[in-house]
Amino acid sequence: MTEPRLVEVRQKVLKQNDLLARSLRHRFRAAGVYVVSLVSSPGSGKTTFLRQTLMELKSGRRVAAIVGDLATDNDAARLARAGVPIRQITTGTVCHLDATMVERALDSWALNELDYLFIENVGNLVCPSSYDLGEDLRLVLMSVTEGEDKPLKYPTIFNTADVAVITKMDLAGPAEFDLVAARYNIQSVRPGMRIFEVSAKTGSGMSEWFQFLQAALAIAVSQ
Ligand SMILES: Nc1nc2c(ncn2[C@@H]2O[C@H](COP(=O)(O)OP(=O)(O)OP(=O)(O)O)[C@@H](O)[C@H]2O)c(=O)[nH]1
Ligand SMILES: [Mg+2]
Repeated sequence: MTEPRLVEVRQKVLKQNDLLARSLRHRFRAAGVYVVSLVSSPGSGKTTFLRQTLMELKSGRRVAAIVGDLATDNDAARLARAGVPIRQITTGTVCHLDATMVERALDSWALNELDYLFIENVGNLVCPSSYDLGEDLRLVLMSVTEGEDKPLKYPTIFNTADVAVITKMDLAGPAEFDLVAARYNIQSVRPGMRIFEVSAKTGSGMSEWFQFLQAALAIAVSQ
């Protein structure tokens, strides 16, 4: 008897989140800021990838980031070394960010003074998939050490993302990573999905990603 009730409560929470995410999306659009979120399992390389992205963009663009974790502000401290505004959300026991947390983190931030805002989600391949954050672009990262089958095992997160990033390509050889199989698995879950293959350590593949970001902003502001 309790199961239908649980489902009902969950649907209500998700509906409320969707409504707030929609209003955040309007707010971001009105401010002219392009918002990118990053999801992946723990340790896939979100913070490292994001730090390199912030370092690249900061000379010509106004950038900032929000980073979510269950505990610690380690990632915020790492990202702050890029010399751009960073805010940490500590979720406690919650395994994802939601639109309310993002709205709270935006408090008193002048969004119209930003070109890009990045949101690093809590490391988890399941929970974040149900929660729209009002972002323009959602990246799902998977590293070469996790195995090529992750898109098949966690299809929902790949389905709710716009772009896939295969990270730690410098380790592809030692990890015996099968890139063809990984691409095939991503495409079988999400046909046509754009895939970047990068190493934030060596910088390989990063310039394609930076070009994509610049083009995405240009398209967004022209609409
Ligand atoms: N070799 C190699 N290591 C990397 C690369 N990117 C990240 N790492 C390493 O992978 C580990 C995890 O990277 P993070 O950037 O902290 O990963 P994360 O996804 O932000 O982790 P959580 O926030 O805890 O989920 C660190 O030891 C990084 O130095 C890469 O391109 N190549
Ligand atoms: Mg991180």
